[in-house]
Amino acid sequence: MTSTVHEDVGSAGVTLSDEQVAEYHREGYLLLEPAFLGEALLSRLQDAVTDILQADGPQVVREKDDVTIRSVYGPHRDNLAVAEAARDTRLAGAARRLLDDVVYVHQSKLNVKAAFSGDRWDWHQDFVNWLRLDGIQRPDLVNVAVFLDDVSEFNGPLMICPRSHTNGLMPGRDREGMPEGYEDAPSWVSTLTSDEQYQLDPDGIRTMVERNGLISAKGRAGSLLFFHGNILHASLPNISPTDRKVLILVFNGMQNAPTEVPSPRPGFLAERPPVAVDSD
Ligand code: 6CS
Ligand code: FE
Repeated sequence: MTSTVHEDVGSAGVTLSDEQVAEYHREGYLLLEPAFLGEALLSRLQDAVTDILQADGPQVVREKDDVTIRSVYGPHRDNLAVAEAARDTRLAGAARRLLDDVVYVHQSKLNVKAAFSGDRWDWHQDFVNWLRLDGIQRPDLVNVAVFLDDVSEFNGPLMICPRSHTNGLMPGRDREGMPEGYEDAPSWVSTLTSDEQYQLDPDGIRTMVERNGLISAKGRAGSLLFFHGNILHASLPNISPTDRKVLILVFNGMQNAPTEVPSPRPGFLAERPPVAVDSD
């Protein structure tokens, strides 16, 4: 991969304010207008989508119809625009401030939630998979999600339960076997489909939502959503005529690096060993 580094003057000195950092830690998420990311970086990432979707390998997870692409994992590893964005001060620099640690990319993915056919994401907390499957001990990872399409109430926005990140892992139970439609898929697909492997107890979800409410993370393309590894979230199927493509970079602190696990997941799902991102 040749590296022609794009000097994006727009990024110089762009960082989160103290109030934004405080809001993230209080609420468990932070949603920023497109101006923070800037037009240039957004269009570079939008232009990268065609290449990312042409990936043909185990990192591509399709919907139950076995046709529609649901997610492509690991674009930070083989797509130049995503690799550069992963080092950008507006993403990695922001993650470093939020985690108060040198950061690395634990996982990246393009979640397509395609028009008419993009399926749901059940209620879940991301951290449960990163603890049990990747041996990461603390939930302080931050999802940095770039909206590549306009996200409205019609095309399956993320629903987030504010302040649900501070009570640890919610009670639930594992689904028996592989999800329907993925019976012959590799075992690591089990936590990547519309039917969560770790199904949260409905009572726990109801209590949390009754107490804290829900927000819908809507915004124009270029919006930036930061959300905590323990935040309770979900999204509905997309029956609208517009895609809801979101590029998510999951940053973790080097002091929270993965510990040894019996069967490590593929590198496109969980980077090991971590390689620190040198961001200012
Ligand atoms: O297993 C994982 O790593 C993925 N699964 C879910 C439901 N969210 C976090 C992560 O992308
Ligand atoms: Fe999630």
